Amino acid sequence: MAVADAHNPGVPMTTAHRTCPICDAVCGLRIDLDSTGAVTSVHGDQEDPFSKGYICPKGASLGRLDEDPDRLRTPLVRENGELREATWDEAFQAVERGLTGVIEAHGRDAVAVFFGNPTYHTMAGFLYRMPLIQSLGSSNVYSSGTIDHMPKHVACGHLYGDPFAIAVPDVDRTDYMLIVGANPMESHGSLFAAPNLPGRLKALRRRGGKVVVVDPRRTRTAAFADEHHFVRPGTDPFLLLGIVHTLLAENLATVTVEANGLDELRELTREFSPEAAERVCGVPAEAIARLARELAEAPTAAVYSRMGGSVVEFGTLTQWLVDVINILTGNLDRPGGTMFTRTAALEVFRTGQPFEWGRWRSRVRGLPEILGELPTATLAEEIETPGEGQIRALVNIAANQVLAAPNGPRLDKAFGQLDFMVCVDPYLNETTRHADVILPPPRIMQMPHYDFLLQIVTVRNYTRFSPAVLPLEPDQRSEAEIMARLTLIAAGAGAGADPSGVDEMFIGQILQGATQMPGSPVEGADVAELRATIEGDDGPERVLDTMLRFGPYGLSLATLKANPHGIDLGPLEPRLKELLCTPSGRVELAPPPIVEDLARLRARAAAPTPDVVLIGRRQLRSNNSWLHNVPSLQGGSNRCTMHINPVDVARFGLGEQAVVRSAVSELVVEVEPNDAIMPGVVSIPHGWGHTGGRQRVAAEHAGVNANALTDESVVDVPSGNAVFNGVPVTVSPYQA
Ligand SMILES: Nc1nc2c(c(=O)[nH]1)N[C@H]1C(S)=C(S)[C@@H](COP(=O)(O)OP(=O)(O)OC[C@H]3O[C@@H](n4cnc5c(=O)[nH]c(N)nc54)[C@H](O)[C@@H]3O)O[C@H]1N2
Ligand SMILES: Nc1nc2c(c(=O)[nH]1)N[C@H]1C(S)=C(S)[C@@H](COP(=O)(O)OP(=O)(O)OC[C@H]3O[C@@H](n4cnc5c(=O)[nH]c(N)nc54)[C@H](O)[C@@H]3O)O[C@H]1N2
Ligand code: SF4
Ligand SMILES: [Mo]
Repeated sequence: MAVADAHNPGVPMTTAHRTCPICDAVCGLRIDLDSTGAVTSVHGDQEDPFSKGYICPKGASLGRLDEDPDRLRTPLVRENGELREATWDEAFQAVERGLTGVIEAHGRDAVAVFFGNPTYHTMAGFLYRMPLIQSLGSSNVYSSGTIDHMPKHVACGHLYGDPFAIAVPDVDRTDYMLIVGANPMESHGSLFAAPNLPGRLKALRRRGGKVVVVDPRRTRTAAFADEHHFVRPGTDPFLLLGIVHTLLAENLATVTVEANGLDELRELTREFSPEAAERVCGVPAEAIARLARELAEAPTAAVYSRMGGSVVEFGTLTQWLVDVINILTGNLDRPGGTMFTRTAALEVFRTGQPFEWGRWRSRVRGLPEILGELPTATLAEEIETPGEGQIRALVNIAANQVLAAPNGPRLDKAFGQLDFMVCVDPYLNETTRHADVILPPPRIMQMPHYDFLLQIVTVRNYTRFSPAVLPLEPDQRSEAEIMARLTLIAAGAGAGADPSGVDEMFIGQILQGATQMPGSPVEGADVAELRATIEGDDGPERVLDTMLRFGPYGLSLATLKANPHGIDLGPLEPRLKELLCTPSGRVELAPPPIVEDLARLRARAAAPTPDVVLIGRRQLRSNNSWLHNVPSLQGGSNRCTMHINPVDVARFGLGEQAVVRSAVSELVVEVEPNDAIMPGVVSIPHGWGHTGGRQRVAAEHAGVNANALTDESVVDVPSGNAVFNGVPVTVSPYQA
């Protein structure tokens, strides 16, 4: 976009179209900018074939987020204990000194790398993840995956062989949706990418379909649904086993995919009747049995679960059972059930090889690697515990673990002990304040956008590329260049090496693979000749062009640029056969690593139920920890309070504030009596507790850190995932 010379602040001069980068809903936006490059208004893009003009308050505030005066403009480097502004050359040289110093003295495992949630939304986060991991050569790789969705990968890895074979509810065609522990009316969906999920769910009901929600809170989604059941946090596997039990005991199952393990499943679930489930989870047995019958009888149905069934003690069991029910009711891989998206870009993340895990283990607790990562719940102990392989340096990309990880305050202290920490982050916050170097990416309007990862889970096949709206200033660096330079420094090539080499290597690998793949349209072709046909203004564009050309639709960057509102590639189509890569070549309904975990579940059923448990709460005007500095997103219901049932307020004699204690720590939090939450459960949203850093608006509405209460010693065993929902706590009145 060319910005006119005349300065007319506030007067719209140009319009840009781009995908909102904030949440998983991938809404298309129409953005007006004035001659200074400031955003004057943001609307939903009516011409986007997928989002059709939908926008939420966060998208509408994108301009304010983009121009937040607290965003870092220049790199910061620590000198004499203080962070000071520095040039890019100084900053990269400091990174080179810091990383090579640690590697030379302690080896490569002494440097850990962490990829936070926004790396799933940025191009650079996807494109440079593998190159950076490979060039670091450390076994200490972490991401927000293990404080979020790792149980889904593990369940799908064991069921289908492909941990990325994540089926999404075919919401636009289904007749019945059972939502277990997700709140798409406020979160807008997750591992389920669809703009305007509120509208899509309403349409489902309008066409005569049914929505059932299982949640310890009567959320907006629950209130809208046909039916809502309160469930004791962490006990969903009992409910889901009760459904499987009924389907099998009443011969309601119709398995339409080739699968092993049905008899074993029947045997295993015999003891988990709806009556047994009711005692643990609190949902009436007859409702559980009825849900099973309704799921079996509905013309099409989809069971879906997210955070309420993922960041829990039995996340993998829950996610496995969700897919098992979809399979038993004949709904996996058929229209109206749950289906696999076909992305426009080449699916470089799929190996086609059976799921592997446990190739190495965390040093202190011995938890297995999964997808090349170790659990975030082990990070603090790996930094604190001396010995061979101790983590002494951290490359932290887009993550705020002090607020987002279990027992954040322990990480806060651990980060302070590191010999070296470099952060790629636009903010000086609770986590990045520990950095020796902060490398800020440019403004949102200066970043190109392509959803490499979210396009794996869209409810229609769809693609859209958004070039940067505004050019970089001479004193800025693209996030791609920052990541490429980190990759080169980690590889030992130095702070001054040419960053384009990293992209060329990536392109070369894709072309090499395509020319060597039997049956590929370019089998046997000359790589250099193919390379000459690749187009794009910079490295990331050229990589995207390569991935589109060799993707299943044979698109190109030029086609995407010519269609700035996005391209609809049609409804989802069955594709399980092509993804399935278990050693048997069949779906494994009862995979041993998951079935083993039923013993832990049985023990849980026998253990005493905690009097009160803590769960989280996502808020419409928030997104994890990093939108609290935008004034237009503050206020309203977006407040860091504890929701607690009035019955419990009376039982504990609470006033305006309460003390909440867990095995880890305690917090004083504002009490908000709310009858939408079941007795015995309290909810505190995460991402608050803004006490460090330089975010002036957030600091005025600091709130408290819910993850001061969550316990890093407890994980979902098969996945190593953290547990944020169902944390045992006690609640008592606060006396000042
Ligand atoms: N507005 C907004 N949108 C967001 C985000 C945000 O912070 N704000 N974050 C984004 C991210 S990173 C993600 S991963 C997604 C998450 O998307 P969702 O999973 O849809 O969001 P949550 O609000 O965490 O929903 C989890 C639901 O599970 C319930 N729950 C808690 N414990 C249990 C349990 O044991 N069993 C059952 N059945 N239910 C339980 C909670 O009450 C809550 O309603 O949202 C994304 N979108
Ligand atoms: N108690 C509790 N804890 C939770 C959850 C819960 O439900 N309950 N949810 C969990 C979930 S689902 C998730 S995904 C995690 C999130 O965990 P994190 O990813 O660690 O947390 P975020 O708050 O998303 O932090 C994102 C960081 O990226 C920075 N950032 C923003 N945009 C960009 C960008 O374009 N580039 C770069 N380089 N950086 C950027 C922000 O400034 C911020 O520092 O939190 C988890 N923590
Ligand atoms: S729903 Fe998500 S993607 Fe859509 S405008 Fe809101 S924040 Fe952006
Ligand atoms: Mo997440």
